Amino acid sequence: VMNPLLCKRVAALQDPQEVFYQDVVRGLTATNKYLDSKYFYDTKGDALFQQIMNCHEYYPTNCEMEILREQSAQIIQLVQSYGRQFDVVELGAGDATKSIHLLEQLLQIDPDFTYYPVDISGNVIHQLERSLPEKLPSLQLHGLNGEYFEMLHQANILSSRSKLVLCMGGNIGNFTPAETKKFCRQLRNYLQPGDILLTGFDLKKHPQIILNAYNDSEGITRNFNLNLLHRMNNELGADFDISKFDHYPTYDPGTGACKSYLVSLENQQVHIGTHTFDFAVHEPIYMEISQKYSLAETETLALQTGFKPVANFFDEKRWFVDCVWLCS
Ligand code: AVI
Repeated sequence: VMNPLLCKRVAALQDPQEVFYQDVVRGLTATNKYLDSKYFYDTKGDALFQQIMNCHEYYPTNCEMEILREQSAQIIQLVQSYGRQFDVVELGAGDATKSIHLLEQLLQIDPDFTYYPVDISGNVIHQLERSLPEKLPSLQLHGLNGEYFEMLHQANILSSRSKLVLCMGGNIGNFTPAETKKFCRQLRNYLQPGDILLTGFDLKKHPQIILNAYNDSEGITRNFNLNLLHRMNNELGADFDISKFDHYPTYDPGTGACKSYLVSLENQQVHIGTHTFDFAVHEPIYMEISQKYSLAETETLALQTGFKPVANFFDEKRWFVDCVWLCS
Protein backbone atom coordinates (compact mmCIF):
# COMPACT_ATOMS: atom_id res chain seq x y z
CA VAL A 1 0.00 0.00 0.00
CA MET A 2 1.39 3.39 -0.94
CA ASN A 3 2.12 5.84 1.83
CA PRO A 4 -0.77 8.41 1.81
CA LEU A 5 1.63 11.37 1.72
CA LEU A 6 3.42 9.95 -1.32
CA CYS A 7 0.01 9.24 -2.88
CA LYS A 8 -0.89 12.89 -2.48
CA ARG A 9 2.39 14.01 -4.02
CA VAL A 10 2.01 11.68 -7.00
CA ALA A 11 -1.55 12.98 -7.51
CA ALA A 12 -0.34 16.59 -7.28
CA LEU A 13 2.40 15.89 -9.82
CA GLN A 14 -0.08 14.44 -12.27
CA ASP A 15 -2.56 17.30 -11.88
CA PRO A 16 -2.28 19.14 -15.22
CA GLN A 17 -2.47 22.55 -13.54
CA GLU A 18 0.36 21.57 -11.18
CA VAL A 19 2.47 20.27 -14.08
CA PHE A 20 1.82 23.53 -15.97
CA TYR A 21 2.92 25.52 -12.90
CA GLN A 22 6.09 23.44 -12.44
CA ASP A 23 6.99 23.79 -16.14
CA VAL A 24 6.46 27.56 -16.03
CA VAL A 25 8.60 27.90 -12.90
CA ARG A 26 11.36 25.80 -14.48
CA GLY A 27 11.31 27.89 -17.65
CA LEU A 28 11.26 31.29 -15.99
CA THR A 29 13.97 30.32 -13.48
CA ALA A 30 16.39 29.29 -16.25
CA THR A 31 19.28 31.61 -17.16
CA ASN A 32 17.72 32.03 -20.59
CA LYS A 33 14.02 32.21 -19.83
CA TYR A 34 11.71 30.02 -21.90
CA LEU A 35 8.14 28.72 -21.97
CA ASP A 36 6.92 25.53 -23.62
CA SER A 37 4.89 26.23 -26.77
CA LYS A 38 2.67 23.22 -26.07
CA TYR A 39 0.93 25.52 -23.57
CA PHE A 40 -0.19 27.89 -26.35
CA TYR A 41 -3.26 25.73 -26.89
CA ASP A 42 -5.94 26.65 -24.36
CA THR A 43 -9.42 27.46 -25.75
CA LYS A 44 -8.35 30.98 -26.74
CA GLY A 45 -5.05 29.65 -28.17
CA ASP A 46 -6.88 27.03 -30.25
CA ALA A 47 -9.09 29.79 -31.70
CA LEU A 48 -6.06 32.02 -32.43
CA PHE A 49 -4.27 29.14 -34.14
CA GLN A 50 -7.36 28.62 -36.31
CA GLN A 51 -7.11 32.30 -37.28
CA ILE A 52 -3.39 31.93 -38.03
CA MET A 53 -4.16 29.02 -40.36
CA ASN A 54 -6.65 31.24 -42.19
CA CYS A 55 -4.38 34.28 -42.56
CA HIS A 56 -2.73 34.76 -45.95
CA GLU A 57 0.88 34.96 -44.73
CA TYR A 58 0.69 31.56 -43.00
CA TYR A 59 1.27 29.28 -46.01
CA PRO A 60 1.93 25.81 -44.42
CA THR A 61 -1.75 24.96 -43.91
CA ASN A 62 -2.72 25.73 -47.50
CA CYS A 63 0.29 23.87 -48.89
CA GLU A 64 -0.44 20.72 -46.92
CA MET A 65 -4.14 21.04 -47.63
CA GLU A 66 -3.33 21.06 -51.35
CA ILE A 67 -1.20 17.91 -50.95
CA LEU A 68 -3.95 16.01 -49.17
CA ARG A 69 -6.82 17.29 -51.29
CA GLU A 70 -5.07 16.32 -54.50
CA GLN A 71 -2.88 13.36 -53.61
CA SER A 72 -4.71 11.43 -50.86
CA ALA A 73 -5.67 8.69 -53.32
CA GLN A 74 -2.00 8.15 -54.25
CA ILE A 75 -0.91 8.25 -50.61
CA ILE A 76 -3.49 5.65 -49.59
CA GLN A 77 -2.68 3.52 -52.62
CA LEU A 78 0.95 3.49 -51.54
CA VAL A 79 0.02 2.63 -47.94
CA GLN A 80 -2.27 -0.18 -49.15
CA SER A 81 0.52 -1.58 -51.31
CA TYR A 82 2.18 -2.65 -48.04
CA GLY A 83 -0.74 -5.02 -47.79
CA ARG A 84 -1.87 -4.70 -44.21
CA GLN A 85 -4.96 -3.62 -42.31
CA PHE A 86 -4.07 -0.40 -40.62
CA ASP A 87 -5.65 1.52 -37.79
CA VAL A 88 -4.92 5.23 -38.06
CA VAL A 89 -3.38 7.23 -35.21
CA GLU A 90 -3.09 10.97 -35.75
CA LEU A 91 -0.67 12.86 -33.48
CA GLY A 92 -1.87 16.44 -33.02
CA ALA A 93 -5.12 15.92 -34.90
CA GLY A 94 -6.41 19.49 -34.57
CA ASP A 95 -9.65 19.82 -36.50
CA ALA A 96 -8.66 16.96 -38.88
CA THR A 97 -9.52 19.08 -41.93
CA LYS A 98 -6.45 17.69 -43.69
CA SER A 99 -6.58 14.07 -42.58
CA ILE A 100 -10.27 13.89 -43.49
CA HIS A 101 -9.17 13.47 -47.13
CA LEU A 102 -7.08 10.43 -46.23
CA LEU A 103 -9.84 8.99 -44.05
CA GLU A 104 -12.33 9.40 -46.91
CA GLN A 105 -10.06 7.45 -49.24
CA LEU A 106 -9.49 4.70 -46.67
CA LEU A 107 -13.24 4.41 -45.99
CA GLN A 108 -13.89 3.92 -49.70
CA ILE A 109 -11.43 1.05 -49.86
CA ASP A 110 -12.21 -0.66 -46.55
CA PRO A 111 -14.18 0.93 -43.69
CA ASP A 112 -12.93 -1.67 -41.20
CA PHE A 113 -10.43 0.49 -39.32
CA THR A 114 -10.43 2.78 -36.32
CA TYR A 115 -9.23 6.37 -36.33
CA TYR A 116 -7.51 7.46 -33.10
CA PRO A 117 -7.03 11.23 -33.13
CA VAL A 118 -4.59 12.35 -30.40
CA ASP A 119 -4.46 15.93 -29.18
CA ILE A 120 -3.09 17.76 -26.15
CA SER A 121 -6.27 19.87 -26.16
CA GLY A 122 -9.35 18.17 -24.65
CA ASN A 123 -11.40 20.86 -26.31
CA VAL A 124 -10.13 19.82 -29.75
CA ILE A 125 -10.88 16.13 -29.12
CA HIS A 126 -14.44 16.88 -27.94
CA GLN A 127 -15.10 18.98 -31.01
CA LEU A 128 -13.77 16.22 -33.28
CA GLU A 129 -15.95 13.61 -31.60
CA ARG A 130 -18.93 15.83 -32.33
CA SER A 131 -18.09 17.02 -35.86
CA LEU A 132 -16.42 14.04 -37.59
CA PRO A 133 -19.36 11.57 -37.36
CA GLU A 134 -21.48 14.16 -39.19
CA LYS A 135 -19.00 14.28 -42.06
CA LEU A 136 -17.94 10.60 -42.07
CA PRO A 137 -20.83 8.59 -40.57
CA SER A 138 -19.20 5.21 -41.18
CA LEU A 139 -15.93 6.17 -39.47
CA GLN A 140 -15.02 4.30 -36.27
CA LEU A 141 -13.54 6.97 -34.04
CA HIS A 142 -11.84 6.92 -30.66
CA GLY A 143 -10.43 10.27 -29.46
CA LEU A 144 -7.37 10.29 -27.18
CA ASN A 145 -6.66 13.44 -25.15
CA GLY A 146 -3.10 13.69 -23.85
CA GLU A 147 0.63 13.59 -24.62
CA TYR A 148 1.66 11.84 -27.85
CA PHE A 149 3.49 8.83 -26.43
CA GLU A 150 1.10 8.12 -23.57
CA MET A 151 -1.73 8.14 -26.09
CA LEU A 152 0.19 6.03 -28.60
CA HIS A 153 0.65 3.53 -25.80
CA GLN A 154 -3.13 3.68 -25.22
CA ALA A 155 -3.76 3.10 -28.92
CA ASN A 156 -1.46 0.06 -28.85
CA ILE A 157 -3.44 -1.34 -25.92
CA LEU A 158 -6.74 -0.70 -27.70
CA SER A 159 -5.62 -2.15 -31.04
CA SER A 160 -3.11 -4.80 -32.02
CA ARG A 161 -3.35 -3.94 -35.72
CA SER A 162 -0.65 -2.32 -37.81
CA LYS A 163 -0.59 1.45 -37.48
CA LEU A 164 -0.62 4.25 -39.97
CA VAL A 165 0.60 7.17 -37.87
CA LEU A 166 -0.11 10.70 -39.10
CA CYS A 167 2.03 13.52 -37.83
CA MET A 168 1.03 16.38 -40.06
CA GLY A 169 0.84 20.16 -40.02
CA GLY A 170 4.55 20.38 -39.45
CA ASN A 171 3.98 19.69 -35.74
CA ILE A 172 7.37 18.01 -35.73
CA GLY A 173 8.85 21.44 -36.51
CA ASN A 174 7.93 22.59 -33.03
CA PHE A 175 10.79 20.47 -31.68
CA THR A 176 14.48 21.38 -32.02
CA PRO A 177 16.35 19.10 -34.46
CA ALA A 178 17.87 17.21 -31.50
CA GLU A 179 14.43 16.78 -29.90
CA THR A 180 13.01 15.71 -33.26
CA LYS A 181 15.62 12.98 -33.60
CA LYS A 182 14.80 11.79 -30.10
CA PHE A 183 11.08 12.02 -30.85
CA CYS A 184 11.38 9.93 -34.04
CA ARG A 185 13.46 7.28 -32.24
CA GLN A 186 10.92 7.14 -29.42
CA LEU A 187 8.05 7.01 -31.90
CA ARG A 188 9.77 4.13 -33.70
CA ASN A 189 9.89 2.24 -30.38
CA TYR A 190 6.09 2.40 -30.12
CA LEU A 191 5.72 0.98 -33.64
CA GLN A 192 6.26 -2.38 -35.32
CA PRO A 193 8.10 -3.24 -38.55
CA GLY A 194 5.66 -2.61 -41.41
CA ASP A 195 3.91 0.28 -39.64
CA ILE A 196 3.88 3.52 -41.61
CA LEU A 197 4.47 7.12 -40.64
CA LEU A 198 3.14 10.00 -42.72
CA THR A 199 4.86 13.12 -41.49
CA GLY A 200 4.85 16.73 -42.67
CA PHE A 201 7.84 19.07 -42.85
CA ASP A 202 7.86 22.73 -43.70
CA LEU A 203 10.68 23.11 -46.21
CA LYS A 204 13.38 25.79 -46.41
CA LYS A 205 12.42 28.56 -48.83
CA HIS A 206 13.00 32.30 -49.19
CA PRO A 207 13.62 33.52 -45.62
CA GLN A 208 11.24 36.47 -45.96
CA ILE A 209 8.31 34.19 -46.77
CA ILE A 210 9.02 32.19 -43.62
CA LEU A 211 9.47 35.22 -41.39
CA ASN A 212 6.24 36.79 -42.67
CA ALA A 213 4.34 33.61 -41.82
CA TYR A 214 5.32 34.09 -38.17
CA ASN A 215 4.83 37.86 -38.20
CA ASP A 216 1.45 38.32 -39.85
CA SER A 217 0.27 41.86 -40.50
CA GLU A 218 -2.91 41.47 -38.45
CA GLY A 219 -0.89 40.57 -35.34
CA ILE A 220 -2.64 37.23 -34.83
CA THR A 221 0.66 35.38 -34.23
CA ARG A 222 1.65 38.16 -31.83
CA ASN A 223 -1.58 37.61 -29.85
CA PHE A 224 -1.05 33.84 -30.05
CA ASN A 225 2.27 34.25 -28.23
CA LEU A 226 0.96 36.86 -25.76
CA ASN A 227 -2.02 34.62 -25.01
CA LEU A 228 0.26 32.35 -23.00
CA LEU A 229 0.82 35.25 -20.58
CA HIS A 230 -2.98 35.64 -20.30
CA ARG A 231 -3.25 31.91 -19.71
CA MET A 232 -0.75 32.07 -16.82
CA ASN A 233 -2.69 34.99 -15.34
CA ASN A 234 -5.99 33.09 -15.60
CA GLU A 235 -4.89 29.61 -14.61
CA LEU A 236 -1.93 30.21 -12.31
CA GLY A 237 -2.93 33.58 -10.81
CA ALA A 238 0.16 35.27 -12.35
CA ASP A 239 0.25 39.06 -12.68
CA PHE A 240 1.80 39.62 -16.13
CA ASP A 241 1.12 43.08 -17.59
CA ILE A 242 0.70 41.95 -21.20
CA SER A 243 1.28 45.49 -22.55
CA LYS A 244 4.85 45.31 -21.21
CA PHE A 245 5.90 42.47 -23.56
CA ASP A 246 6.51 42.50 -27.29
CA HIS A 247 6.45 39.67 -29.84
CA TYR A 248 9.79 39.18 -31.67
CA PRO A 249 9.92 36.49 -34.39
CA THR A 250 13.23 35.47 -36.03
CA TYR A 251 14.33 33.16 -38.82
CA ASP A 252 17.89 31.92 -39.40
CA PRO A 253 18.17 30.62 -42.98
CA GLY A 254 21.49 28.98 -42.07
CA THR A 255 20.08 26.59 -39.49
CA GLY A 256 16.44 26.67 -40.60
CA ALA A 257 15.37 27.66 -37.08
CA CYS A 258 12.39 29.99 -36.92
CA LYS A 259 12.18 31.12 -33.29
CA SER A 260 9.82 33.49 -31.53
CA TYR A 261 10.44 35.44 -28.35
CA LEU A 262 8.52 37.74 -26.06
CA VAL A 263 10.71 40.67 -25.03
CA SER A 264 10.25 42.54 -21.75
CA LEU A 265 9.78 46.24 -22.49
CA GLU A 266 10.99 47.36 -19.06
CA ASN A 267 12.59 46.21 -15.83
CA GLN A 268 9.73 44.47 -14.07
CA GLN A 269 8.71 41.78 -11.63
CA VAL A 270 6.08 39.13 -12.17
CA HIS A 271 4.55 37.01 -9.41
CA ILE A 272 3.33 33.45 -9.90
CA GLY A 273 2.32 31.43 -6.84
CA THR A 274 5.10 31.74 -4.29
CA HIS A 275 7.64 32.83 -6.92
CA THR A 276 8.79 36.28 -8.02
CA PHE A 277 10.49 36.59 -11.40
CA ASP A 278 12.68 39.54 -12.38
CA PHE A 279 12.68 40.65 -16.01
CA ALA A 280 15.35 43.09 -17.19
CA VAL A 281 14.47 45.56 -19.91
CA HIS A 282 14.89 43.80 -23.32
CA GLU A 283 15.18 40.38 -21.71
CA PRO A 284 13.64 37.71 -23.98
CA ILE A 285 11.46 34.72 -23.16
CA TYR A 286 12.05 32.06 -25.81
CA MET A 287 8.57 30.86 -26.77
CA GLU A 288 8.66 28.57 -29.78
CA ILE A 289 10.78 26.98 -32.48
CA SER A 290 9.38 26.12 -35.90
CA GLN A 291 12.21 24.28 -37.61
CA LYS A 292 12.44 24.30 -41.41
CA TYR A 293 14.06 21.41 -43.29
CA SER A 294 15.66 20.58 -46.60
CA LEU A 295 14.44 17.38 -48.25
CA ALA A 296 17.87 15.82 -47.71
CA GLU A 297 17.61 16.61 -43.97
CA THR A 298 14.25 14.78 -43.74
CA GLU A 299 15.76 11.71 -45.39
CA THR A 300 18.78 11.67 -43.09
CA LEU A 301 16.43 12.00 -40.13
CA ALA A 302 14.38 8.99 -41.27
CA LEU A 303 17.45 6.81 -41.76
CA GLN A 304 18.97 7.86 -38.42
CA THR A 305 15.84 6.95 -36.49
CA GLY A 306 14.84 3.52 -37.79
CA PHE A 307 12.62 4.45 -40.73
CA LYS A 308 12.96 3.96 -44.46
CA PRO A 309 11.84 6.97 -46.51
CA VAL A 310 9.64 5.56 -49.30
CA ALA A 311 7.92 8.54 -50.93
CA ASN A 312 7.51 12.31 -50.73
CA PHE A 313 4.38 14.27 -51.63
CA PHE A 314 4.79 17.99 -52.38
CA ASP A 315 2.51 20.95 -53.01
CA GLU A 316 2.91 22.68 -56.35
CA LYS A 317 5.30 25.34 -54.97
CA ARG A 318 7.36 22.67 -53.16
CA TRP A 319 7.11 24.65 -49.94
CA PHE A 320 5.92 21.72 -47.85
CA VAL A 321 6.38 17.95 -47.94
CA ASP A 322 4.43 15.01 -46.55
CA CYS A 323 6.87 12.10 -46.26
CA VAL A 324 5.90 8.42 -46.14
CA TRP A 325 8.31 6.50 -43.93
CA LEU A 326 8.19 2.74 -43.41
CA CYS A 327 9.23 1.19 -40.10
CA SER A 328 12.13 -1.03 -41.08
C1 AVI B 1 1.46 23.95 -34.83
N1 AVI B 1 2.68 24.43 -35.51
C2 AVI B 1 3.04 23.57 -36.62
C3 AVI B 1 2.65 25.85 -35.88
C4 AVI B 1 3.98 26.25 -36.57
O1 AVI B 1 3.92 26.73 -37.69
O2 AVI B 1 5.02 26.03 -35.97
C5 AVI B 1 2.41 26.72 -34.68
C6 AVI B 1 2.51 28.19 -34.99
N2 AVI B 1 3.18 29.08 -34.30
C7 AVI B 1 3.06 30.27 -34.85
N3 AVI B 1 2.32 30.16 -35.91
C8 AVI B 1 1.95 28.88 -36.04
